[in-house]
Amino acid sequence: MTENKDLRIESPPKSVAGIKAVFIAMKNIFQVMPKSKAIKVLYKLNQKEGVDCPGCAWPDPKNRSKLGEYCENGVKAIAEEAMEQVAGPSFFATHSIDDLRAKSDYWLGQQGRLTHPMVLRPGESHYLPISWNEANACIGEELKGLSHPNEAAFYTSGRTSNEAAFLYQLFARMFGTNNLPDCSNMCHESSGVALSRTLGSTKGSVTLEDFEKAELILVFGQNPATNHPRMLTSLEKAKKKGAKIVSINPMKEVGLVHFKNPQTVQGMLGGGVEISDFYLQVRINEDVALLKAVMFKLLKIAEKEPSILDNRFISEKTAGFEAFKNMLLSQDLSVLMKRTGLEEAEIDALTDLIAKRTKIIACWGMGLTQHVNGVDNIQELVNLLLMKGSIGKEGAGTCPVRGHSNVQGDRTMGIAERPSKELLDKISENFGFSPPREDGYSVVDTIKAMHEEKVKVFVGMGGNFSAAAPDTHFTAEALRKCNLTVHISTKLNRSHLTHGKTALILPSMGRTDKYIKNGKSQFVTVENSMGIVHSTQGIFPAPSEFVESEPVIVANIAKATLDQDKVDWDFLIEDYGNIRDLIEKTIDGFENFNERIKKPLGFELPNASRIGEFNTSNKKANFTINQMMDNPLEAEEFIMMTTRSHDQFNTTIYGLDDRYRGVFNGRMVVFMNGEDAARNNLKKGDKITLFNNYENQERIVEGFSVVPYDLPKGCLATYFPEANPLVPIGLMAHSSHTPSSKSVRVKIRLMNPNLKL
Ligand SMILES: Nc1nc2c(c(=O)[nH]1)N[C@H]1C(S)=C(S)[C@@H](COP(=O)(O)OP(=O)(O)OC[C@H]3O[C@@H](n4cnc5c(=O)[nH]c(N)nc54)[C@H](O)[C@@H]3O)O[C@H]1N2
Ligand SMILES: Nc1nc2c(c(=O)[nH]1)N[C@H]1C(S)=C(S)[C@@H](COP(=O)(O)OP(=O)(O)OC[C@H]3O[C@@H](n4cnc5c(=O)[nH]c(N)nc54)[C@H](O)[C@@H]3O)O[C@H]1N2
Ligand SMILES: [Mo]
Repeated sequence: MTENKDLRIESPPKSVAGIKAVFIAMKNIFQVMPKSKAIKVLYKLNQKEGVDCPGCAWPDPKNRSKLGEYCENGVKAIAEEAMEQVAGPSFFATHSIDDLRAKSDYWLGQQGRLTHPMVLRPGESHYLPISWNEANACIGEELKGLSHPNEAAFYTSGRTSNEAAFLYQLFARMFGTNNLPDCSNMCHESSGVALSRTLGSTKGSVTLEDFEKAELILVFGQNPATNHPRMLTSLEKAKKKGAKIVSINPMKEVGLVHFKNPQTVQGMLGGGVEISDFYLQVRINEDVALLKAVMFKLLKIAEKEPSILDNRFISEKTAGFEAFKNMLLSQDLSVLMKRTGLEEAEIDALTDLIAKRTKIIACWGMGLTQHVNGVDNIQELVNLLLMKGSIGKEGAGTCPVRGHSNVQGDRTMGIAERPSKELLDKISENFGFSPPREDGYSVVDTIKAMHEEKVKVFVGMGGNFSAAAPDTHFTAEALRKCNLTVHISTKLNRSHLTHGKTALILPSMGRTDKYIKNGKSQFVTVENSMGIVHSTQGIFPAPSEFVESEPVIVANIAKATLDQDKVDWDFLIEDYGNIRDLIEKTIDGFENFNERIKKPLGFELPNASRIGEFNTSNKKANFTINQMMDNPLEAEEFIMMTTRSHDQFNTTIYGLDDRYRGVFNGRMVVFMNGEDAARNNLKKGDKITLFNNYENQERIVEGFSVVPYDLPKGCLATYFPEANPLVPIGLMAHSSHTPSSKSVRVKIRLMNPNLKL
């Protein structure tokens, strides 16, 4: 798929961002659109009442930077979406499906915006244009022909607006299913499960302002320089106000070490700041052991100095402390410490920082959620915050750093395969039908159900299901068994080429596209990672007159599918304010939605854990006891994470470099501890094969070039989605069912040099 023809491996740089990031961002966007167009969109990007960046979900500050409120990767996201290049009917006439399958993900993305609805009929070699009416009728007929609504699954990726998401879940439930898998299932689901069990809310508790009041910020399993670059600005500000920052991450990520802020003149031209005071390179998936070791030590210190714990908070606001404490103190500290791979002095340094501070923010990303014990990771982190009373007060709390720009909003709107009773009751009351009550399928369940031919129609609202999901070949087989696969997309991707017997591509508008109805420019709304809802409005004409806005696409599919008419779909898409009125009636926290959304900064959703209230069944914050995984690596086995390069947004590949890790012109690489490489007689650039055997099923990917890197021994890192064929479908987090894509056991062997890739 992506060969390493001119791969270059260098030492990673000493610092990230700075003027170079600005230069690269501009080069990227000027290549794909006229300068005037680029400047117009950048001027509006993340500004009040402007275009919300379609990249990550990091919130915008109240005061926006005059130098631009965006980052290098936000500019790349805009360039990718608003590029001039189009992939219309003539493109599809030139390229057969087989042709396209042989291309890399990078190449597919470069072909431009989709412009027409396209269909691939059984046995055909090419996608052909189809009218919207015919496409909708085809979906309606196929759905109506199913023997049960649960034979369909409706996937969502987190770029979808609140308005579109609300209509989509309403349609799926009126049709009769809760099969609403979404990208969260592969992402922060473990956070949602852990937080709702322990604190009674699925969302994080901090606001951006808390960063300026924090005394200590822990950054677990995140690479913000690439994935949430503006978070570094918040960390820099916190640091200037005296906060200490500790990064806990197996890989030495340069961006967590040194940062030159491109949003300030000093940052662009000056020396920048050291971000992390400490950097603990814990072994992959030993965060539970590390947290247990730190908390063990805190309990021991507290025996002499009780005030290092917030005993009042513990007794008034929490439950389960004694059991938690007794269990923890019964563990063998030396075993815990050994598992982390860290020196005791490092663990002591972290313990000391925590002991002396009370305002602690815990941030985390995919490094904690995508493990078999992903839920336990977060529950242990909550235990730590509870011991310190670091929740429900200024400068302290939980900060799951969300991925897609509206992934949190989509869930708020009811995109959930396990919906709450309250949501279903409200839907029933407001819309006069009985929504299905049984749980639907998550992403992994959907793949398995397609395999067993229990799901026969797959609809994707955005995203790239076949490439993002684990176990690529298994997932592809599953999709191929479907009668119909439908993708509502902005750009061509692998999922259009890994299709059911009939396949439809429905071209959708993105964030930057202007949608005008009845002469009125419509805006939509999104919710960021900290629960602020605000508007976003496109500014460019869509790439063709056949490209539709997401709510319109959903409404038209609903009209073609549903017989009973409990909802006036045409009225809803006349003016998106009408959809917001329904959201207000159905979802808590949206009172006066259409009025409050006019505020330039948007509004904050209610958040109980932010104010120290816990909506758990016992109304307390709950300590939990979490077991550790106990299956040591076999001889010659490694534990591998799959991660993002600096030049990608999930499955969208912006380029072939990962400059903060010193990798250029190639993505088929495996990062490996230098001593491990030497012990295996491997040197920089050698090509190896990665393989594993999980539940008697062998999985192999050939052709990874070795990159010796600052990683703990026994740990490997590869890129997602190239390494996804190695992630077994059955390997997922308990309770959240998130694929364990950050801890995959693999073995390595030298690749057969005669093998042509
Ligand atoms: N430019 C850009 N922005 C993005 C995205 C993108 O692809 N590109 N994706 C978006 C999405 S959907 C998401 S979810 C986020 C993802 O943002 P991140 O959560 O930063 O995702 P990853 O790149 O997968 O990196 C996770 C980090 O976890 C570390 N890690 C791996 N295993 C472990 C472990 O066992 N313990 C600890 N402590 N750390 C570990 C890795 O070394 C890596 O630094 O970013 C969002 N923003
Ligand atoms: N091995 C491994 N696998 C992983 C991960 C990992 O770290 N390792 N990370 C997981 C995570 S955190 C996530 S969130 C998932 C991501 O999974 P997805 O959300 O399914 O994947 P994306 O790559 O974000 O989807 C990109 C596609 O979305 C479409 N698109 C973009 N913008 C819009 C829009 O505005 N509207 C519409 N309708 N379509 C649009 C484009 O066609 C584009 O090709 O992948 C997961 N998979
Ligand atoms: Mo994500």
